[in-house]
Amino acid sequence: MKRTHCAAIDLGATSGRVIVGSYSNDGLELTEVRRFPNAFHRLGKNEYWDLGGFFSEIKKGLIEAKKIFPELASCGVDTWGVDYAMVDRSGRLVFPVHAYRDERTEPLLKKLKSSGKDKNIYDWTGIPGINYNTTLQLAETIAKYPHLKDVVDRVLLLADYFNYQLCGAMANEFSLASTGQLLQIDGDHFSKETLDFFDIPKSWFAGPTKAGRKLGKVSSVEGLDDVEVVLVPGHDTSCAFEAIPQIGNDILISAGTWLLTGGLTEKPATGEEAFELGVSNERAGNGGHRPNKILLGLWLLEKTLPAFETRPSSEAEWKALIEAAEDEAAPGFSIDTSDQTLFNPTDMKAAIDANLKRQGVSELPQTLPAYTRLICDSLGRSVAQTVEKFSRMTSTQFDNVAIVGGGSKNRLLCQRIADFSGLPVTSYNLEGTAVGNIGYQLLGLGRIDSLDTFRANVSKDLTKHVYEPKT
Ligand code: LFR
Repeated sequence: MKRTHCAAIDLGATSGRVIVGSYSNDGLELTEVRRFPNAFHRLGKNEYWDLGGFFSEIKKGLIEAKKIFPELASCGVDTWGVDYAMVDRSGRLVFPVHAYRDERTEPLLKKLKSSGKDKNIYDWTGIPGINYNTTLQLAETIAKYPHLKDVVDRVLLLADYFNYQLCGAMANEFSLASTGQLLQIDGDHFSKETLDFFDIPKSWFAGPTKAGRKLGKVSSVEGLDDVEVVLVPGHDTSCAFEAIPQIGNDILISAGTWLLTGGLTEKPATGEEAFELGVSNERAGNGGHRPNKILLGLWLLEKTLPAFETRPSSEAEWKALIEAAEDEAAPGFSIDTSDQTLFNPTDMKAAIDANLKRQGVSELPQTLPAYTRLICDSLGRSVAQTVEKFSRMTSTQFDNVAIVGGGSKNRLLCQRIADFSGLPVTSYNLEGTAVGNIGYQLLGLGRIDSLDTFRANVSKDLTKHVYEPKT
């Protein structure tokens, strides 16, 4: 059976990977050809990404992929959402690229919330006021450096920017544009009201373009000029959600640095309840609706590790930490995971301690397993509350929680979501983000006729683990 080889370039906030998917009617086989660590860096008072560093890793990964799979047909890029590159007419970067945990937008967000204007913007875009929104980041930058309007020609979110670097074509992909609070809640347009409100020139964007089409051949990496660059959902979470098999009335979770809980639906979630819950009405790569609630995820644990001067370096070491946490007693208290001070603290353990003290907790955890237990329990409880509110809001009786992403391998987290929600949690051994990315490449290449066929073909080989609620 002839196989089609597609390279998924998947950039996350803490690591990046190039994974080749080899697809035939028999199913999909994945080969990770390169993995590299990622981090943003502080310069002065701000946080920045190193774009040159990323691109050099992407190139190395593609060269490796081509070496192993000489018939490599295509590649596609997905990244975290909201961050962007500002380029001039010649495509040159004209402003350093901030990382979304930068705090420079906070005064503007406070102003928006106290004026009540965030509700208007929610009505237009379906996206709540979060300090990392592309809109807020751009508004802060334009207000500070108005001359940028004279030099910036286009704004490309990061996956869009790397597509441009790879093949020379500029497109603003749908899922990424929506995540940044740039699109109308419904329909296929940028939100004129929102861009006007933030004084962002409309000419900085084009489209939005739906995923699943060829952009051009790779022109910037020697020896790869026969490889197509396909526009996939540029937003990693969209790739992940779109790869998840559904068995019934499932609510979907992509668990990693963030915990994203929601679904793929026909309509956005609107109204007072959606606004109160802070549902982010993001869009899928094909323009469909993907309402979800964004919660701080395993970032809490990642950033607590340095306080214990340790870092699990293999799956076995992570497993040992989770087992030690399972042996800890369930704490009778929880971190308030919506606390803004946990967004990017210099010392996460101290920020968690302060969060607990503010709630009147006097006996703080002492060991890393105890913090791990506290974090998994707190996340489990927050997800369960979200599931309940989603259920009420959409009048849907969910019967299963389907979870993918790095966090789906965390037994304790899955079990606590099941315990607090009272629903079974099904975790799949599915590299959701890479698989969604590859599915859209196959669509763009004309190799499959629908994502449904692809999902069905892929899911027959998946193994799953079901966590039944215990308490
Ligand atoms: C996950 C993610 C989330 C988004 C956050 C910031 O990688 O893309 O969906 O809320 O990062 O963009």
